[in-house]
Amino acid sequence: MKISRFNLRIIGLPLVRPFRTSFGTQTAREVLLVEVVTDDGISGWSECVAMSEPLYSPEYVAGCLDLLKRFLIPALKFQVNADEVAKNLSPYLGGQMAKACLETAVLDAQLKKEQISLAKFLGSTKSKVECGVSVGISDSIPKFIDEVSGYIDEGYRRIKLKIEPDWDFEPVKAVRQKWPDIPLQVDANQAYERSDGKLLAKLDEFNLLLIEQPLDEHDILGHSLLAKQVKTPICLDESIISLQSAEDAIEMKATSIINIKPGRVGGYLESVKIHDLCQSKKIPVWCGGMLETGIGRAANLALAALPNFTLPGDTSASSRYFKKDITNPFEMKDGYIDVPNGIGIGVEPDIEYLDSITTYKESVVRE
Ligand code: OSB
Ligand code: MG
Repeated sequence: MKISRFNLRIIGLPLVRPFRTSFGTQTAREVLLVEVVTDDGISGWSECVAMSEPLYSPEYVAGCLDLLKRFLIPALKFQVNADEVAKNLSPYLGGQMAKACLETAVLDAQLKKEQISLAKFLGSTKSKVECGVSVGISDSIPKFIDEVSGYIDEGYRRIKLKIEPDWDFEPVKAVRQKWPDIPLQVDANQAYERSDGKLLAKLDEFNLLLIEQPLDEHDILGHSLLAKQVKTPICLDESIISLQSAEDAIEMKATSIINIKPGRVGGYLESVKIHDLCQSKKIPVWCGGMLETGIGRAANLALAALPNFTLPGDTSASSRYFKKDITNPFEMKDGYIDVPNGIGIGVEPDIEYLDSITTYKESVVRE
C-alpha cells in the first residue's frame, strides 16, 4: 500500500467525571490521533492509548509523538502493508503504544481498500459484546455507592473497582452487600507489595472474578507466589506487553486470566496471537480499556468479538467517558454494545469537532 501522508494530531477531551486510580487522578483525556492517507485517497485512523504522563506505562503522549516522527514513521518508507508494520518497526525497542497506533491506522486504510471490517478480519464470532465498567477510587463510600448504582441502573453487566491500600476491603464489601450477585472484580494498578498476600486474601470472601495487576509490572514471580496465597484468580494487565510475556506469565502460573489491551501489546495483530495462545491454554481473556474515544473503542469492540473473550471488558459506552465523542457515540443496549460492521474500524471522526479540540497538528508528507 502506498502512503502519501501521515497526519498527526493531539486533541483534548474533558472526562464526564474525574477518574481516580492508584496511580493518579485524570480529569481529561489527551489523545494522539494518526491518520494515514493513501495514494488512492483512503484515510486510515487510529488513536494512541498512551496517557499524558508515564504513570500507567512508560509511554506518554509527547513521547509517542516524538517516537512516531523521529523513528517509526520514517521506518515505513511510505510503502507498507499492515502485516509488515511490526517487522519494520521491530529494531526500535519498546514503544508498543506508538507502534500499535501506527499499525492500526495502516490496517484501517488497508481494510477500507479491501472492503472488509476489522471485526471480520480479526476473526470475530459475535455481533455484540457484553459490557463492564471501571469505577474509580472515591473519597467516601456513600458517594461511591451512588456512582456504582448509576452504572448498574444503566445496565452494565460487570463492575470493576479500582483499589489501593486503604481503599479495598470496605468498598468491595459495600458493593457486595448491596449487589450480592453482580459480577465484580478489582484492579490495583500495581499498588501492593509481595508481602500483601494476607491482606489481598481478605478479598476472597467476596467472590470476585479476579484481582487485576496487584504488584509491580515486572514482578511476574511475585504474582506467581501471590496466586498461591489467594483464592481469587490473578489477572495481569500492565505486565503483558507481548505474546512472549503472556506465554511466560502463563507458564509461571502468575496469571489465570488475561486483560488484553491492544495498545499495550503493540497492536491488534499481536492481540489476536495472545487470544489464540490463551484459548489453547484455556486462559479466558477480556478486553481492557484506556478511556478511548470512539476511534479506539470501535477497534476494541471488534477484538472483543473474538470467541475467547469470555468475560465482559472495559468496553463501556461513550457516555461513561465523554459528553461528546469524536465519532458517533457508542451506546449500550441491555448491557451490550454492537460490534461495528462497516469497513475498516467502521467509524469516522467528526473532523469539524476534532478541529475545535485540537491542540497540536502536523503532517509528514512524501516528497
Ligand atoms: O488499568 O485498566 C486499567 C484506564 C486507564 C489506564 C489504565 C486502566 C484504565 C481503566 C479504565 O481501568 C478502562 C476504561 O474504561 O477504558
Ligand atoms: Mg488495569
